[in-house]
Amino acid sequence: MNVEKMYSLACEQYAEHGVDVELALKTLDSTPISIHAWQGDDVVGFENKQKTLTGGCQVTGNYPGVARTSEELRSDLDLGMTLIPGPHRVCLQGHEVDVMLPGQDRDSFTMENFAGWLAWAKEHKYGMDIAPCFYSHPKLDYGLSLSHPDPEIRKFWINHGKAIRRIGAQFGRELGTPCVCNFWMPDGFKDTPADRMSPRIRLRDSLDECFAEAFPKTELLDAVEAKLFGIGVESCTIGSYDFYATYAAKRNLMLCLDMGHYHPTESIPDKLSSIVCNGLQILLHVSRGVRWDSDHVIVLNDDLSALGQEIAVHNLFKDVFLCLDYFDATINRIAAWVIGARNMQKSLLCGLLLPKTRTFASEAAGDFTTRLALQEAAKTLPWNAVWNYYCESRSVLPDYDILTPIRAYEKKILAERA
Ligand code: RNT
Ligand code: ZN
Repeated sequence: MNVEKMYSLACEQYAEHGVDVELALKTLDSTPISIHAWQGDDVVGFENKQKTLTGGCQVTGNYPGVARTSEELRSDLDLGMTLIPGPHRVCLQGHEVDVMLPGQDRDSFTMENFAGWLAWAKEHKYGMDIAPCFYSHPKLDYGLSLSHPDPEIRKFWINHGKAIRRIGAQFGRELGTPCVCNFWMPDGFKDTPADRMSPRIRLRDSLDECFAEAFPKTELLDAVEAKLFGIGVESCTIGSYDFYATYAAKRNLMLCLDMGHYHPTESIPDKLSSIVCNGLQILLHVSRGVRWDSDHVIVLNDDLSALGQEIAVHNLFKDVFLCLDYFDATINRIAAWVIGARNMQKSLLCGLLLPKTRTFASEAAGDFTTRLALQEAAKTLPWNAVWNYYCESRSVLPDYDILTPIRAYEKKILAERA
């Protein structure tokens, strides 16, 4: 296959539609996808304490080679990164520590607990993002953390939130790229609550305490993540979409939209313009729900294509931050990162290559017949030739070859972890 030849033919075809392919590739080169470290350790973290995942999320499978230490996780990520073009970021959960100090708990974490991550990120020039971990801990008492009625329990979680924000700001400061810090907690009720108001007021006030310390936006960008429901939290989620949409708007925080957290017929792409036009920025947790918030590896389906299209067509690259959020332990975990991240990039690329001028014009003129014809015609344009060229020119293997180094690593490294 002559990658260059096919690329230049594709460029000719796109030029006929007024699309600048090189510009699209430049945009991809400056659009980081934050790779979610937790796919590599099945979301259990490295505290050497509770190893079961609680809070309504579930990881299925026992594929060999799960990372047991932060060093192993970094080594796995390093391989993954060689197969993902574009700038690299990594997002951590607050329990994916390097070290625990004697007698220490999450409420007193400092950068000392994450020093290995910082040194690694500096060495490889990765950006870092982080999220406090309000689950998989005995203090998630009957399903409540920041909204718990006991002020002592709330205090513990507030201090965890504050600690992780401080660590995040230090990542941002030392790495020279702002750290996105995302707050999600599983608080909610399995069955119909008597009082939906009090826990929401407590959550609001706890969050206010967490966010009280101000950091420059060059260091830390705060986001809050809503959810419709979780397993065991079917009847009421304290941090609902309405709770966080209004909270984020009032406090000028980023709103995190997880693609698995909505009713299956709701469109996340449709939410982007609705939120950005009112001045809020968005963190996307790019995921794939199958029937429920099942956190499947993202595939290049209509949902993902529509997402990339919305970001590209409206040039939302400054207002939308991308972080992957899925976890599948039935397949090779490195392959899961790589396949998902590349799909995210493909969806952005397709969006960037969309000939939009005539489609917009026909819509503005009320000519919906032309709009439909153009939308459908665009689907068969040769974006695949552009993608192959993008990988080759950035020294990243093409789609059909990604498993070769992953299988070699599996044989040599992952097999030893059994
Ligand atoms: C849970 C949220 C949250 C988690 C991570 C692991 O439903 O999506 O972002 O995926 O905390
Ligand atoms: Zn999420």
